Amino acid sequence: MSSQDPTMVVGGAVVDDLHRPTVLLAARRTEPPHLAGGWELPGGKVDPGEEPLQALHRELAEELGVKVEVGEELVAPNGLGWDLPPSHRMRVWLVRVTDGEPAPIEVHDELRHLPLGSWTTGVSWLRADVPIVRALTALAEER
Ligand code: 9L3
Ligand code: MG
Repeated sequence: MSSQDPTMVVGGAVVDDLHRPTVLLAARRTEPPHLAGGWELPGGKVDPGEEPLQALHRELAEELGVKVEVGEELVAPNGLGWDLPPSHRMRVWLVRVTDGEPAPIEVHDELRHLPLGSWTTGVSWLRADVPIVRALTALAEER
């Protein structure tokens, strides 16, 4: 799938430390109605002609008002991206805030900083984000 594909989504696992993460940011969506109230890793669609990492920086600036440093990608088991049914796919990177304090500026109404140990259970994640947060937890726990 190329970066031009309109169904590519990028997400940020905003953590306190890229190498030994102990805190994860969760964001509660306000839209669309069927996803409102669900918690997610912030991010969004890659624009036509945009590189995935450009999109990641743009989305996190728009949604949270922060600049970030990007760490490793949390690669999906299929090597392509995490499934977002029915037709989207999401690539996820560990990121750390370098400028600003995350705020629910645009499409979220609440943010939570979850300590390791409550990443999977601390909020009601969107269905699509559940396996991603599980994989993040496994990664953090082996560090
Ligand atoms: N989505 C799911 N989990 C996420 C993100 C960032 C996005 N962590 C889904 C919700 C939408 C689609 O991907 O159906 C596009 O996301 P957005 O552009 O509405 O944020
Ligand atoms: Mg979004």
